[in-house]
Amino acid sequence: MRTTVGIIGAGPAGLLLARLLHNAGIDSVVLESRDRAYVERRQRAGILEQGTVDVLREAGAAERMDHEGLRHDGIELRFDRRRHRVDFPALTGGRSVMVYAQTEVCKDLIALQLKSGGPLLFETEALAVEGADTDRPRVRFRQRGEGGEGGAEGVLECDYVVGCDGFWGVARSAVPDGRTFERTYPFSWLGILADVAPSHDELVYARHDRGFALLSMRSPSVSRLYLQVPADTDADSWSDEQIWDELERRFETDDDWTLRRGPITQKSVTPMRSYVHEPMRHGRLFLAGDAAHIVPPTGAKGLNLAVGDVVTFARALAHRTATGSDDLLDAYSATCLRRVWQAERFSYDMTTLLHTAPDATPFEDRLQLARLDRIASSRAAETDLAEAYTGFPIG
Ligand code: FAS
Ligand code: PHB
Repeated sequence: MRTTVGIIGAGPAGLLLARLLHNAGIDSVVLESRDRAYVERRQRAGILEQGTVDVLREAGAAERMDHEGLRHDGIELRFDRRRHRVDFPALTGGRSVMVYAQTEVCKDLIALQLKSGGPLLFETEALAVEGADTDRPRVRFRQRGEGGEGGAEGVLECDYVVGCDGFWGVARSAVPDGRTFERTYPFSWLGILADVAPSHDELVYARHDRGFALLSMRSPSVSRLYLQVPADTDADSWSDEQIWDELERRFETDDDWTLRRGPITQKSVTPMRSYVHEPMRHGRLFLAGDAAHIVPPTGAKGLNLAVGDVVTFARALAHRTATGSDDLLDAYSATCLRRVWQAERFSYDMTTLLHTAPDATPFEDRLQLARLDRIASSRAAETDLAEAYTGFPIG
């Protein structure tokens, strides 16, 4: 096969890139190793920054988001039984966020791609990227045959390859002499989906001596909640009742706020990691999204960073197509990494602010509470959080 841009991975990065290139009149082919059902039900992010919302609208992929998404103008920080609301529009000159799950963003982009975009090949695994340092890079792939056994192998010849294949993909290994920066955390998140109306109309981030807790949502009738648990936790080792009891303790306040309980429909444990691979480009191979960087989800940045990367690439290639200049393509890695490191910083700060490390000393506990008290009493500190949470400018 032959195309202009070979895209590996149909997560939010790969799917949005295919859409942006289609709108710019640039051909692409998307290779995805899993089947459509798996990609559309894989529970991940839930928060879209203002910038991501704007990009989806411009790309013509926002119809259902604008109907079903929940616009949120703030979050609540909870600590020491205190409650503090952070008012995004008041602190950022009008910006807010949208609660619209990654599963829904992927469903919308897949439907658009299959209706009017280029080829989107599911159950097609990229095996290797070759010739990235030539002007004819290739992706060697294998299509899953009947019954899931090894199928036909093939080669996709391209002008450019974009690795949107996530942290466990193959693209990053085709970037020689990369530098990696990593931090792992001695805790994970136990995440649940529950068929009960959210107990609050905005997200609640709770710091508690027993550990972090997050109240989020997927719709007016489906709640999404997270608990900080030890890193090696098995999700099934927690009974539903234990989960609700622990959530109730960690969200405790001095007023009569109550947590609604309901049937838990899904449980999973997500490890926490900060990771950056530099550079994000090697010749005609570009890395985007989780293929190049991972943030702990405390700052709700993962999906939004992936969007920033592919917008930067699409703009750079459109610029090259229009002017013949490689300037923006040559600046791709530096442009993305500047934004990536700001998101890494914010996600690290939110994680160390709100989680209780197993070896934390009473002194460190007090420091956390002092940092939270500072945010609750200083407009400058609050504004810094609101600006970061609603999103860093793209490109
Ligand atoms: P993705 O990982 O989403 O997509 C990569 C795609 O490439 C996948 O579909 C994969 O099947 C495919 N692929 C991999 N190897 C391939 C190969 N060799 N050939 C073909 N295809 C291949 N962020 C938040 O903000 N909030 C959250 O709560 C949150 N929860 C998360 C939970 C988990 C378990 C994980 C892993 C991430 C979570 N994130 C969360 C971050 C998440 O949203 C990611 O940042 C986002 O999925 C990144 O999108 P992509 O870069 O497109 O990568
Ligand atoms: C989610 O809704 O899944 C979610 C929201 C905010 C976060 C992380 C996850 O910081």
